[in-house]
Amino acid sequence: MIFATNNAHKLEEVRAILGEEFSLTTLREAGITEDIPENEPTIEGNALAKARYVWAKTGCDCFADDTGLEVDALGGAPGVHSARYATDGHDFAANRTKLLRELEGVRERTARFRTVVALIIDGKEYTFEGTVEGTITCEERGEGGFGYDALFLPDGYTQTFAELPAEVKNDISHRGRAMRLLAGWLQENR
Ligand code: ITT
Repeated sequence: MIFATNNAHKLEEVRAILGEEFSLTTLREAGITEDIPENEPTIEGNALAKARYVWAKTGCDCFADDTGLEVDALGGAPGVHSARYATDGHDFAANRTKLLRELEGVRERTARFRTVVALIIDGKEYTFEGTVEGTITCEERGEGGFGYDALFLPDGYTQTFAELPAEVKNDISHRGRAMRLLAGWLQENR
């Protein structure tokens, strides 16, 4: 199956989560080198848009992941705009700096990561969702992970996603949960 992502960190995580039983084809291997438009107003809409784009171009079974960080004190922002929060591009460091600035002096720092995985198989569409609750730290902590990981402290842990080993992140994360639902569905239905 084609995994419709241009994010190498996601690809690495998803390969580790799904294991060797699943063989994933990348967008590049499928001959898709352009950026896939992500202009929908919801995470689910963008996940479906990415999968539909690949399905329309290749006719191959595929899935896509769209993820957002929802911060309660910011009314759910950056949410669906998580990739382009600070700039037009995917500048992870600038996004983290902007988030810390927006939360300066804010005590209520609860947040969650939300992932929706959209699967298109034999032309039929399915979605799977995973979330993880936590809080936003007051400074960056840790070198691992990517994106907002250095600012996200999952509930029940004293280390951020960037400090925790990758296996622990994958075990409890938004993406881990959504991908295991996808894997379970495939095991039952294929
Ligand atoms: P694709 O659309 O090509 O899959 P993307 O980086 O644009 O890659 P998303 O739109 O789903 O992916 O993700 C939005 C942003 O949210 C992403 O650029 C990261 O900054 C952040 N993000 C996603 N998953 C994350 C994770 O597990 N940990 C930390 N930040 C994450």
